[in-house]
Amino acid sequence: MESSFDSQPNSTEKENGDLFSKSFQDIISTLPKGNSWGFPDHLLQYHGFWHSSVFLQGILSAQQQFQAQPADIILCSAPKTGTTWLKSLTYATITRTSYDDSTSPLLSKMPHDVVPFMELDHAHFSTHRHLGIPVLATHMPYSALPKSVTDSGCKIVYICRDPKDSFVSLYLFLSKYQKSQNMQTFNLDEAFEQFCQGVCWYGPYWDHVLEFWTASLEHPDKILFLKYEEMRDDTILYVQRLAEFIGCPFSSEEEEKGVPEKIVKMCSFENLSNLEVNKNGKHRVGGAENANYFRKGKVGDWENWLTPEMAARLDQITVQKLSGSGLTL
Ligand code: PAP
Repeated sequence: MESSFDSQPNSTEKENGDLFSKSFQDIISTLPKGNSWGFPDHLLQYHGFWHSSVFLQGILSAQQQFQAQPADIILCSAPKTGTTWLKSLTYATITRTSYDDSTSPLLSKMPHDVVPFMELDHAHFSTHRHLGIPVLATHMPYSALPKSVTDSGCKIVYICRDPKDSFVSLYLFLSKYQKSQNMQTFNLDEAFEQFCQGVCWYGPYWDHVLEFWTASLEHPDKILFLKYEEMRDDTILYVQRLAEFIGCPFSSEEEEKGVPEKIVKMCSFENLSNLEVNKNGKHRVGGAENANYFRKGKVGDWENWLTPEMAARLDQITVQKLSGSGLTL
C-alpha cells in the first residue's frame, strides 16, 4: 500500500509554501554560515544550532504549521544516534495488534518511510501520517520544537549515542552519499574538526543531547530519554519501557507469548538490514540508498576510524560539556 505522506501538496499547501519560501530567503540571508562538509550549501546557524537550508526550511515550516495532538508520539534524535531503530521499534510496538512479525509494513518499507519526518514529510498535515498512526520523528533540538509539541503534552522519546560512534556514522554516511553522487568526499580530519566545533547537522551534538536531557528531568512523564548503548545491551527491557511510556504496555499474556522478543527480533539490525527493501531500495528523500542507513549497528566501531588522540579529544569535550548535568555518554 502506498503511504499517504508521499502525496504531493495540494494547491493551498503549495501557495502557502511559495509565500513561505520568500520570507525564508530573507531569514537565511542574515544567518551565520558554517562549513559545508564538502556539500555545495553552507550550514547555517539558527538559534544556536547548525542546519542545512533544506532542513532549516522544514523546521521553520513545522514551527508555523505543525499542530501536535495529545496522542502524538514524537521520536527525537540528533542524526545517526539510532533513529531508524527507534522508529522501527516504536512503530512495531504501537501496531502490534494489527500486524505481527510476518505482516508488518516494516518488512516491505524502510522505517523512515513508515514514520514521517517532521522537517521533510509535510508531517504537519495529519493526513500525511502513515495509516493514521500517530508516530512522527524529528532531528530538531528541543528548543526548536513547534510550540504545540510542548503545549499539547504529547509524548517525546529521545535517543542519543556516544558522540564518537555518532560522528563516525555521520561521516561515513555522508561520504558514501557523496561518492554515489560523484562528489569529492570530505576529509575525515576536517570533518572531525568541524564536529568538535559543533558545526554539523543539528549540532553542536552535545547541546542537542543536553537540551533533551534537561527537559526529560523536568518532565519525566512526557520525555523518555534513551541511550543507544543501553538499548543494545538489553533491548527487550527498553522496548517494555517504551511500550509502557507510550501508553500501550505489554499485557502478561503478551509477555508469555514472547511478543516483546518478537518485536525486538524483527527490528534487529540483522533482520532489518537483510530485508530486500533495506538492501536494495532507495529512500524517498534525495534517493539515498536504504542500505546506507544500516551500516554496522555496533557499539564502539569508532575504534576502527578514530586515533586514540581523536577519541580522547571527543571524550574530553563530552566530559566538559556534560559536566554538572548528571549525564554521561
Ligand atoms: P538517521 O539520523 O540518518 O536516521 P540513524 O538511524 O539515527 O540515522 O543512525 C544510523 C545508525 O543506526 C547506523 O549506525 P552505524 O553507522 O554505526 O552502523 C546504523 O547502522 C544504526 N542502525 C540502523 N538500524 C539499526 C538497528 N535496527 N539496530 C541497531 N542499529 C541500527
